[in-house]
Amino acid sequence: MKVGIIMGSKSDWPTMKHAADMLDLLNVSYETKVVSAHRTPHLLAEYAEAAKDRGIKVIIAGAGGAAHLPGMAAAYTPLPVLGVPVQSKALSGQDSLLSIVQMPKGIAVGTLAIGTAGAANAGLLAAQILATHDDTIMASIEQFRKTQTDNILNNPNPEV
Ligand code: RP5
Repeated sequence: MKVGIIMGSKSDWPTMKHAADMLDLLNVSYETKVVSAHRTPHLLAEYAEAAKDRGIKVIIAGAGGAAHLPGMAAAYTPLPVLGVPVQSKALSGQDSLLSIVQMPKGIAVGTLAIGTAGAANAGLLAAQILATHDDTIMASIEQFRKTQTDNILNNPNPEV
């Protein structure tokens, strides 16, 4: 598996599924797992520390509320970590976004948009990172972008 998709709770899956769907579309292999920074802290450390030696190249981490999972995963691995702020009930994901984005200098998390667009783009960005060393994935991304553009150019009428 090239990409590890982790999330703080099963309740994050409807959002994080969009990252998995994007990777499916681009034919990039991935695994999914619930790993909570707060409820399973030892599992988080084990997962992130072992990821590189297991062949994972990029980690996508989604969490909501006090969203410490992406930052803590990044603290335990040299792999690139992409953070997805899950839309929370209380604060609509503003809390998740600010928890993920304000990393201290020296430990990086690439933070995406709140919610499903962020999750899909995390999948896309993970594939783009892998594509720098994989011509097959690069071809998939270029085809995806062409199809997306053609769909708009071929049907510009907003009423149909
Ligand atoms: C976070 O708390 C999870 O990432 C989730 O977004 C949020 C709520 O979790 P549940 O109470 O639904 O399990 O850790």
